[in-house]
Amino acid sequence: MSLPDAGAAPVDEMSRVITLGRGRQSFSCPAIMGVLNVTPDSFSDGGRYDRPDQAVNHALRLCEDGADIIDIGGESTRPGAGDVSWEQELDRVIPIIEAVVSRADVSVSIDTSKPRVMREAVAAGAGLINDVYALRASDALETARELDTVVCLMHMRGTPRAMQTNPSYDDVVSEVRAFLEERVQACLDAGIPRENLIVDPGFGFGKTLDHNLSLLRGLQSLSELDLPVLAGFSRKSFVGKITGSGIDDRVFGSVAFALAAVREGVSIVRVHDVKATSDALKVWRAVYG
Ligand code: 8Y7
Repeated sequence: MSLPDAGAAPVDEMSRVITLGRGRQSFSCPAIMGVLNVTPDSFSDGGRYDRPDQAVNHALRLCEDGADIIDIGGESTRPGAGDVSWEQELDRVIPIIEAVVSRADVSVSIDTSKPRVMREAVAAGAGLINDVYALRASDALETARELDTVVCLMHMRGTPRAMQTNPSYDDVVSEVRAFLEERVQACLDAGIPRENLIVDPGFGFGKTLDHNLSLLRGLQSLSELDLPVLAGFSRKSFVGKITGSGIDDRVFGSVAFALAAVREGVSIVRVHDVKATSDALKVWRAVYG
Protein backbone atom coordinates (compact mmCIF):
# COMPACT_ATOMS: atom_id res chain seq x y z
CA MET A 1 0.00 0.00 0.00
CA SER A 2 1.40 3.43 -0.94
CA LEU A 3 2.01 6.12 1.64
CA PRO A 4 -0.46 9.03 1.64
CA ASP A 5 0.69 12.52 0.58
CA ALA A 6 1.79 14.54 3.58
CA GLY A 7 -1.07 17.06 3.33
CA ALA A 8 -3.76 14.56 2.44
CA ALA A 9 -3.45 12.15 5.34
CA PRO A 10 -6.36 12.16 7.80
CA VAL A 11 -3.84 12.08 10.62
CA ASP A 12 -1.01 14.59 10.26
CA GLU A 13 1.93 12.93 12.00
CA MET A 14 3.84 16.21 12.36
CA SER A 15 1.24 18.36 14.09
CA ARG A 16 -0.77 15.38 15.42
CA VAL A 17 -4.11 16.71 14.27
CA ILE A 18 -6.88 14.53 12.92
CA THR A 19 -9.09 16.06 10.25
CA LEU A 20 -12.45 14.57 9.36
CA GLY A 21 -15.25 15.30 6.93
CA ARG A 22 -13.16 17.26 4.42
CA GLY A 23 -11.74 19.63 6.97
CA ARG A 24 -14.99 20.38 8.75
CA GLN A 25 -13.92 18.73 11.99
CA SER A 26 -10.46 18.55 13.44
CA PHE A 27 -9.18 17.32 16.78
CA SER A 28 -5.82 17.09 18.42
CA CYS A 29 -4.73 13.51 18.14
CA PRO A 30 -5.28 11.15 19.92
CA ALA A 31 -8.81 12.43 20.37
CA ILE A 32 -11.18 11.34 23.12
CA MET A 33 -14.75 10.23 22.45
CA GLY A 34 -16.72 10.18 25.72
CA VAL A 35 -19.56 7.68 26.03
CA LEU A 36 -23.04 8.81 26.98
CA ASN A 37 -25.56 5.98 27.11
CA VAL A 38 -29.12 7.13 27.49
CA THR A 39 -30.48 3.64 27.93
CA PRO A 40 -32.01 1.99 30.96
CA ASP A 41 -30.03 -1.20 30.37
CA SER A 42 -26.59 -0.41 28.96
CA PHE A 43 -23.74 -2.76 29.70
CA SER A 44 -21.44 -0.55 31.75
CA ASP A 45 -23.38 2.48 32.96
CA GLY A 46 -26.96 1.43 32.27
CA GLY A 47 -29.64 3.38 33.96
CA ARG A 48 -27.39 6.01 35.47
CA TYR A 49 -28.10 8.66 32.86
CA ASP A 50 -31.57 7.82 31.65
CA ARG A 51 -33.12 11.02 33.03
CA PRO A 52 -32.56 13.86 30.54
CA ASP A 53 -31.08 16.34 33.04
CA GLN A 54 -28.69 13.68 34.38
CA ALA A 55 -27.61 12.77 30.87
CA VAL A 56 -26.97 16.38 29.84
CA ASN A 57 -25.07 17.14 33.05
CA HIS A 58 -22.95 14.08 32.52
CA ALA A 59 -22.19 15.13 28.93
CA LEU A 60 -21.12 18.60 30.11
CA ARG A 61 -18.92 16.96 32.71
CA LEU A 62 -17.29 14.78 30.02
CA CYS A 63 -16.57 17.94 28.00
CA GLU A 64 -14.93 19.64 31.00
CA ASP A 65 -12.90 16.48 31.53
CA GLY A 66 -11.48 16.71 28.02
CA ALA A 67 -13.81 14.91 25.61
CA ASP A 68 -13.50 16.05 21.99
CA ILE A 69 -16.57 14.09 20.92
CA ILE A 70 -19.61 12.88 22.90
CA ASP A 71 -21.06 9.61 21.60
CA ILE A 72 -24.76 9.50 22.43
CA GLY A 73 -26.54 6.16 22.22
CA GLY A 74 -30.14 5.19 22.91
CA GLU A 75 -29.90 1.51 22.02
CA SER A 76 -27.88 -0.80 24.22
CA THR A 77 -25.37 -2.93 22.31
CA ARG A 78 -24.38 -5.09 25.25
CA PRO A 79 -24.32 -8.85 24.62
CA GLY A 80 -27.86 -10.20 24.79
CA ALA A 81 -29.52 -6.78 24.58
CA GLY A 82 -33.05 -6.55 23.24
CA ASP A 83 -34.28 -4.48 20.30
CA VAL A 84 -35.34 -0.87 20.66
CA SER A 85 -37.77 0.79 18.23
CA TRP A 86 -36.65 3.86 16.34
CA GLU A 87 -39.36 5.93 18.05
CA GLN A 88 -38.01 4.96 21.44
CA GLU A 89 -34.45 5.66 20.34
CA LEU A 90 -35.41 9.11 19.01
CA ASP A 91 -37.27 9.96 22.25
CA ARG A 92 -34.16 9.12 24.20
CA VAL A 93 -31.44 10.77 22.13
CA ILE A 94 -32.83 13.83 20.32
CA PRO A 95 -33.47 16.05 23.40
CA ILE A 96 -30.00 15.18 24.70
CA ILE A 97 -28.27 15.95 21.39
CA GLU A 98 -30.06 19.32 21.17
CA ALA A 99 -29.13 20.24 24.73
CA VAL A 100 -25.49 19.18 24.38
CA VAL A 101 -25.01 20.97 21.05
CA SER A 102 -26.51 24.19 22.44
CA ARG A 103 -24.55 24.13 25.69
CA ALA A 104 -21.09 22.81 24.83
CA ASP A 105 -18.50 23.35 22.14
CA VAL A 106 -18.11 19.68 21.31
CA SER A 107 -18.76 17.34 18.40
CA VAL A 108 -21.67 15.00 18.94
CA SER A 109 -21.74 11.48 17.59
CA ILE A 110 -24.92 9.43 17.28
CA ASP A 111 -24.48 5.77 18.17
CA THR A 112 -27.11 4.10 16.02
CA SER A 113 -27.63 1.67 13.15
CA LYS A 114 -31.04 3.00 12.14
CA PRO A 115 -31.24 5.39 9.16
CA ARG A 116 -34.24 7.17 10.64
CA VAL A 117 -32.32 7.93 13.83
CA MET A 118 -29.23 9.00 11.83
CA ARG A 119 -31.30 11.58 9.93
CA GLU A 120 -32.96 13.15 12.94
CA ALA A 121 -29.79 13.10 15.02
CA VAL A 122 -27.84 14.91 12.30
CA ALA A 123 -30.71 17.41 11.94
CA ALA A 124 -30.47 17.97 15.72
CA GLY A 125 -26.75 18.72 15.45
CA ALA A 126 -24.81 15.44 15.45
CA GLY A 127 -21.70 15.59 13.26
CA LEU A 128 -20.71 11.91 13.35
CA ILE A 129 -22.52 8.61 12.93
CA ASN A 130 -21.13 5.74 14.98
CA ASP A 131 -22.60 2.55 13.52
CA VAL A 132 -21.62 -0.78 15.06
CA TYR A 133 -23.27 -2.45 12.02
CA ALA A 134 -21.03 -0.47 9.63
CA LEU A 135 -23.97 0.78 7.52
CA ARG A 136 -25.27 -2.72 6.76
CA ALA A 137 -28.92 -1.92 7.61
CA SER A 138 -31.07 -1.35 4.56
CA ASP A 139 -30.89 2.30 3.40
CA ALA A 140 -28.02 3.08 5.78
CA LEU A 141 -25.41 3.65 3.04
CA GLU A 142 -27.74 5.90 1.10
CA THR A 143 -28.67 7.85 4.23
CA ALA A 144 -25.05 8.41 5.21
CA ARG A 145 -24.26 9.61 1.69
CA GLU A 146 -27.15 12.08 1.74
CA LEU A 147 -26.30 13.36 5.21
CA ASP A 148 -22.66 13.78 4.15
CA THR A 149 -21.40 13.31 7.70
CA VAL A 150 -18.46 11.45 9.21
CA VAL A 151 -19.15 7.75 9.78
CA CYS A 152 -17.36 5.23 12.01
CA LEU A 153 -17.52 1.74 10.49
CA MET A 154 -17.08 -0.94 13.15
CA HIS A 155 -16.42 -4.66 12.81
CA MET A 156 -18.83 -6.95 14.58
CA ARG A 157 -19.22 -10.70 14.20
CA GLY A 158 -22.92 -11.60 14.30
CA THR A 159 -25.39 -9.52 16.28
CA PRO A 160 -25.14 -8.14 19.84
CA ARG A 161 -27.58 -10.79 21.02
CA ALA A 162 -25.46 -13.72 19.84
CA MET A 163 -21.99 -12.34 19.17
CA GLN A 164 -20.24 -13.75 22.23
CA THR A 165 -21.43 -17.30 21.58
CA ASN A 166 -18.23 -19.10 20.75
CA PRO A 167 -16.61 -16.58 18.38
CA SER A 168 -13.94 -18.13 16.15
CA TYR A 169 -11.61 -16.89 13.41
CA ASP A 170 -8.77 -18.44 11.40
CA ASP A 171 -6.89 -15.15 11.50
CA VAL A 172 -8.73 -12.44 13.39
CA VAL A 173 -6.56 -9.56 12.14
CA SER A 174 -6.90 -10.33 8.45
CA GLU A 175 -10.60 -11.18 8.75
CA VAL A 176 -11.41 -7.92 10.53
CA ARG A 177 -9.32 -6.00 8.03
CA ALA A 178 -11.02 -7.70 5.07
CA PHE A 179 -14.45 -6.89 6.52
CA LEU A 180 -13.55 -3.22 7.02
CA GLU A 181 -12.04 -3.01 3.52
CA GLU A 182 -15.28 -4.39 2.11
CA ARG A 183 -17.35 -1.86 4.08
CA VAL A 184 -15.07 1.03 3.05
CA GLN A 185 -15.49 -0.05 -0.58
CA ALA A 186 -19.28 -0.30 -0.15
CA CYS A 187 -19.27 3.28 1.18
CA LEU A 188 -17.13 4.55 -1.70
CA ASP A 189 -19.36 2.75 -4.21
CA ALA A 190 -22.40 4.40 -2.60
CA GLY A 191 -20.81 7.83 -3.12
CA ILE A 192 -19.61 8.48 0.46
CA PRO A 193 -16.30 10.35 0.29
CA ARG A 194 -13.29 8.64 1.80
CA GLU A 195 -12.65 11.73 3.97
CA ASN A 196 -15.86 10.93 5.86
CA LEU A 197 -14.73 7.48 7.02
CA ILE A 198 -13.26 6.12 10.25
CA VAL A 199 -12.66 2.40 10.89
CA ASP A 200 -12.88 0.46 14.16
CA PRO A 201 -11.91 -3.18 14.87
CA GLY A 202 -14.81 -3.52 17.32
CA PHE A 203 -13.07 -4.78 20.43
CA GLY A 204 -15.31 -7.14 22.37
CA PHE A 205 -17.87 -7.56 19.58
CA GLY A 206 -17.74 -11.29 18.83
CA LYS A 207 -14.16 -11.71 20.12
CA THR A 208 -12.45 -13.60 22.90
CA LEU A 209 -9.73 -12.05 25.05
CA ASP A 210 -7.09 -13.60 22.76
CA HIS A 211 -8.83 -12.19 19.68
CA ASN A 212 -8.90 -8.71 21.26
CA LEU A 213 -5.22 -8.88 22.14
CA SER A 214 -4.24 -10.14 18.66
CA LEU A 215 -6.27 -7.31 17.12
CA LEU A 216 -4.60 -4.74 19.32
CA ARG A 217 -1.13 -6.01 18.41
CA GLY A 218 -2.16 -6.14 14.75
CA LEU A 219 -3.62 -2.63 14.55
CA GLN A 220 -0.83 -1.55 12.22
CA SER A 221 -2.59 -3.65 9.60
CA LEU A 222 -5.68 -1.42 9.91
CA SER A 223 -3.60 1.77 9.84
CA GLU A 224 -2.55 0.71 6.34
CA LEU A 225 -6.09 1.47 5.17
CA ASP A 226 -5.02 5.15 5.50
CA LEU A 227 -8.12 6.00 7.50
CA PRO A 228 -8.31 7.17 11.11
CA VAL A 229 -8.79 4.24 13.50
CA LEU A 230 -11.16 4.47 16.48
CA ALA A 231 -11.03 1.96 19.31
CA GLY A 232 -13.48 1.21 22.12
CA PHE A 233 -12.38 -1.03 24.98
CA SER A 234 -13.45 1.02 28.00
CA ARG A 235 -14.72 -1.11 30.92
CA LYS A 236 -15.31 -4.07 28.60
CA SER A 237 -15.34 -7.57 30.03
CA PHE A 238 -12.00 -8.57 28.48
CA VAL A 239 -10.33 -5.77 30.47
CA GLY A 240 -11.83 -7.38 33.58
CA LYS A 241 -10.60 -10.79 32.42
CA ILE A 242 -7.04 -9.47 32.48
CA THR A 243 -7.24 -7.48 35.73
CA GLY A 244 -9.80 -9.56 37.61
CA SER A 245 -11.86 -6.40 38.20
CA GLY A 246 -15.62 -5.94 38.11
CA ILE A 247 -17.44 -3.53 35.83
CA ASP A 248 -17.11 -0.56 38.22
CA ASP A 249 -13.42 -1.11 38.78
CA ARG A 250 -11.95 -1.27 35.29
CA VAL A 251 -10.74 2.33 34.96
CA PHE A 252 -7.04 1.58 35.41
CA GLY A 253 -7.05 -1.36 33.05
CA SER A 254 -9.01 0.69 30.50
CA VAL A 255 -6.53 3.58 30.71
CA ALA A 256 -3.65 1.19 30.17
CA PHE A 257 -5.49 -0.16 27.15
CA ALA A 258 -5.90 3.42 25.81
CA LEU A 259 -2.15 3.98 25.94
CA ALA A 260 -1.46 0.64 24.26
CA ALA A 261 -4.01 1.48 21.54
CA VAL A 262 -2.47 4.90 20.93
CA ARG A 263 0.95 3.31 20.69
CA GLU A 264 -0.48 0.98 18.02
CA GLY A 265 -1.72 3.94 15.97
CA VAL A 266 -5.31 4.56 17.12
CA SER A 267 -6.43 8.18 16.55
CA ILE A 268 -9.63 8.23 18.62
CA VAL A 269 -10.35 6.36 21.84
CA ARG A 270 -13.96 5.79 22.94
CA VAL A 271 -14.07 5.83 26.74
CA HIS A 272 -16.34 6.24 29.76
CA ASP A 273 -13.64 7.62 32.06
CA VAL A 274 -12.65 10.77 30.21
CA LYS A 275 -10.70 12.52 32.97
CA ALA A 276 -8.51 9.50 33.69
CA THR A 277 -7.88 8.91 29.98
CA SER A 278 -7.23 12.60 29.27
CA ASP A 279 -4.64 12.85 32.06
CA ALA A 280 -2.89 9.71 30.85
CA LEU A 281 -2.81 11.01 27.27
CA LYS A 282 -1.42 14.37 28.46
CA VAL A 283 1.44 12.53 30.09
CA TRP A 284 1.88 10.46 26.93
CA ARG A 285 2.07 13.60 24.79
CA ALA A 286 4.50 15.28 27.19
CA VAL A 287 6.82 12.30 26.85
CA TYR A 288 6.44 11.43 23.16
CA GLY A 289 5.23 14.77 21.71
C1 8Y7 B 1 -18.05 0.35 20.75
C2 8Y7 B 1 -19.01 1.18 20.17
C3 8Y7 B 1 -19.87 0.18 21.90
C4 8Y7 B 1 -16.77 0.27 20.15
C5 8Y7 B 1 -17.57 1.86 18.51
C6 8Y7 B 1 -19.53 -0.58 25.21
C7 8Y7 B 1 -21.40 1.72 20.60
C8 8Y7 B 1 -20.30 -1.32 24.21
N1 8Y7 B 1 -18.60 -0.26 21.85
N2 8Y7 B 1 -18.78 1.92 19.06
N3 8Y7 B 1 -20.15 1.05 20.89
N4 8Y7 B 1 -16.57 1.06 19.02
N5 8Y7 B 1 -17.29 2.58 17.42
O1 8Y7 B 1 -19.04 -1.28 26.12
O2 8Y7 B 1 -15.87 -0.45 20.54
O3 8Y7 B 1 -19.38 0.64 25.17
S1 8Y7 B 1 -21.11 -0.28 23.04
